[in-house]
Amino acid sequence: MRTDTSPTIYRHDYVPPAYWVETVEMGFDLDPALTRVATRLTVRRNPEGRTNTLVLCGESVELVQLQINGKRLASGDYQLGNGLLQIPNMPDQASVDIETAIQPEQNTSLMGLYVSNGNFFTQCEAEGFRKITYFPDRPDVMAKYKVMLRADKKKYPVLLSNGNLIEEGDLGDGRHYALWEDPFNKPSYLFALVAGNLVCQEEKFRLEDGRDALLQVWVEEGNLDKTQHAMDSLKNSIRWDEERFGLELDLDRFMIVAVGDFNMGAMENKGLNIFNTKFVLANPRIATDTDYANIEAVVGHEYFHNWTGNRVTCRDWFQLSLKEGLTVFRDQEFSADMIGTASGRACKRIEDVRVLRQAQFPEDAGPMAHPVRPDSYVEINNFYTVTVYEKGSEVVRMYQTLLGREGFRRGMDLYFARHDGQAVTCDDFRAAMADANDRDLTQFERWYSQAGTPRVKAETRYDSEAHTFELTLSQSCPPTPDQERKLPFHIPVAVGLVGPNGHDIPLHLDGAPQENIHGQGTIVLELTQARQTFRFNRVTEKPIPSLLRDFSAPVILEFEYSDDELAFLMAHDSDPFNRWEAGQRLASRHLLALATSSQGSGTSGDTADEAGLGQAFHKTLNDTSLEPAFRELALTLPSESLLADQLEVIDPQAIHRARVSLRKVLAENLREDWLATYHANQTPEPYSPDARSAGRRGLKNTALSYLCELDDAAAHELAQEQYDNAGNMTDRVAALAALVNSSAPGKAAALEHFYTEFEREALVVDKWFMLQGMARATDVAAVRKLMRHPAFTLKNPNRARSLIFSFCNGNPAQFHAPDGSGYAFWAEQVIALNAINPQVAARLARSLERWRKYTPELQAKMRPALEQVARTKKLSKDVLEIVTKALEN
Ligand code: B3K
Ligand code: ZN
Repeated sequence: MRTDTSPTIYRHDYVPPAYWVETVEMGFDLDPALTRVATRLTVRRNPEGRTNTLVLCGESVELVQLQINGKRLASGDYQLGNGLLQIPNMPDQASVDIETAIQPEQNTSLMGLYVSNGNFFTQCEAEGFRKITYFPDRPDVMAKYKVMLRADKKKYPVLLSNGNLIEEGDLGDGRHYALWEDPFNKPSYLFALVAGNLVCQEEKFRLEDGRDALLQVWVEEGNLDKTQHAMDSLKNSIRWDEERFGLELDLDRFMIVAVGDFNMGAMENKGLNIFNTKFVLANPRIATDTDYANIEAVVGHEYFHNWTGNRVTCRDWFQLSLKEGLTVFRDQEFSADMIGTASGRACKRIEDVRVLRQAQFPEDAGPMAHPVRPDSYVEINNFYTVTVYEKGSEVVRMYQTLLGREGFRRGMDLYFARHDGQAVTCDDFRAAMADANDRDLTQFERWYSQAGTPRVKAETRYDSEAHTFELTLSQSCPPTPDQERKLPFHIPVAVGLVGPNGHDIPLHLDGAPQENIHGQGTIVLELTQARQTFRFNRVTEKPIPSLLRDFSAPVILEFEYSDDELAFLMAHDSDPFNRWEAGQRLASRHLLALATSSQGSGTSGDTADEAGLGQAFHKTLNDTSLEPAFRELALTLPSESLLADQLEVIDPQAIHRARVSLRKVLAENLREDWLATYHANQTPEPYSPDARSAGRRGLKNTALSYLCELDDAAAHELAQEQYDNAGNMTDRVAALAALVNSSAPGKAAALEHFYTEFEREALVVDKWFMLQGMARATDVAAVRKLMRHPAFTLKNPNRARSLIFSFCNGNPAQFHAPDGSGYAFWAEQVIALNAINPQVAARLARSLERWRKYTPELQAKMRPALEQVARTKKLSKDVLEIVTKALEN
């Protein structure tokens, strides 16, 4: 182990900085080959600090010069090494001048200052600022920044940084400058600059307090026809935060910039959000309904960070969920409110829970399991996880479930009243929620400190004479790395009791204060012990319990429903989430039985039990009182990865066969219904991404994909016709996917047509690769062949993800080929990416982390692949942390 170069960082080792930084003035002479950065810091000793040594971080930067209070330091006056510049014997106050030289063009990590398609961009979160200059690069050091950018005027006509533009002008010599000042204190991770040949769509927007803000969306030339949706999403976000949380935009100018080379989705730099093009550019020709929805969500997310993250930031990176969990919660609520209808909100909730279960539950059960507030890390970039983000959001949602919307708002108000301008902890947030509502949330802390997905087991007892219904809930949580035993969580469990007529029974909880909940159809029980019994009175008929309504807590609920009860809930539950859930449980039950009975046999197992499921599906499919979007979700079978997570031992082939065979049965038995649904949900009017139209398209395309399971001429024709006549990308790509996964004669021609039609649209070429990476017939050899396509490159993260990640994560039956060829391929790509971009490599490395869950035969082929990666020379700490943990746990 290379513990010398990659030490583990522990939360408990936090010490306040010895020096605060009050102001930062920076001058950039931008040049792709060699950029010079002059930085002047004014620093002041922290009375709570423990030393008089100023500690600055630096990585891949050349130190050209260093001065304290105008006096140049000799090399003996400071220590340089291990990524740190340490200056001992500092005065209490000083001005520190640092000159560094960096090579943006050589920077393929896409952290710090880098070049993408000839333009300059930065990414500083979490620890990228240290790749620009030496600095106390930690989020609790907040300062005011003034930034001077100088560059060639022709090549880089646009020069942007955080805050307000103070001055701009010519420098003679073909160069020009721009001076920016950010009026707010901020941590270094929120620093940003952009320089290049860009154009913008801009609008003035009236804020609630009467001020006008200038909103801009910056893109490369030729993309101005794709910015309107991002602009609309930004305006909607600003309005929503004013209305829902009373939070206003605090700047006169707010900029979004799109860049094609980006490690993640987007970044909330103060006043200058930088986005992956994927989450900005859209028009009906190139973007799907899902793209539109994602753009709205990500624009919202980054905008909401302006308060939850920027105005109040994190004391240290262990508190990451303080901003991320909260901001994901806010963007989820924003998207739900934008849809507006109850059914639409439920669909959004279902989609969010699906992500949680598909990605976070497995993380919580694997070697990388960590609490929402982790206790240690080797590389912080590895902890931008679904646990910190999505489970973090569920934790925030539980406050709202426990305190009510108004109580939650009171907590938010107190949080900002107390902490505006500060760098704080998850405990501070919890304290604000508790204090504003006079509630004891001590036990709730365990959601932050304990990893693992809790299991809640429910048992019921109905007394038909006493008319009582008892619900006993018990909780447990499996061990996770470094956490053998867990203490009980504080779990809000929303329940209803559904009577034989399908209606909710008015609830009379024994011992509950009557005025609170008397007669309601749903109440929130608080499970705080390992085991607790709740009794309902005046229950005159035996009900079916509807538990964990709206998914009130991120837990796995165990209750022995019969197939009939599930079908009943699927048809009647007043809680749309649980209606969907009942159908998913029913389908999972069948699929898991199929998968285990066929394991290893190569056949698709017994399908005798499918009648009940078929009937339930038939009913949902034809129930036009349900929104199309809801029907689509209800008719989509649990994914292969979701099913895998429910099995003791994963056999990806068996799961794949089971799911495909059930889809074929449902396609066959409901053929006429699918066809009718297909025709009934056309959207001939001009394209609009609104939730209703998107729902219709979604349902129609689901029908098409079922019909294509039949793989007959009629289905091929239908898909081909849709492909040929599609008026938008949603319909086009859905038809192409249906063709590619069939044996339609026209599929090769359609693939080629699609490429030729869209080869100049990088985001659409990504779709082309992705669709093939996930296609049933795509094996390792086919992926290798696609990698030789001239449009493929590992250097662009979107492109790498579109093919490699979609194959390794989205095509389990082929990736887990019994001969292990998928694993050898995976190792090769992780190693290749490691040399280019450690963050992207580490993400890919995670595809094999749960190797111990697979059949012994597959494990025997996975281990050597993991070991091969672990042995690689010059392995980044990003990848090293992942493979080490995978091999150890
Ligand atoms: N805060 C950034 C994520 C930065 C990731 C650094 N590896 C985006 C977001 O969550 O909004
Ligand atoms: Zn975020």
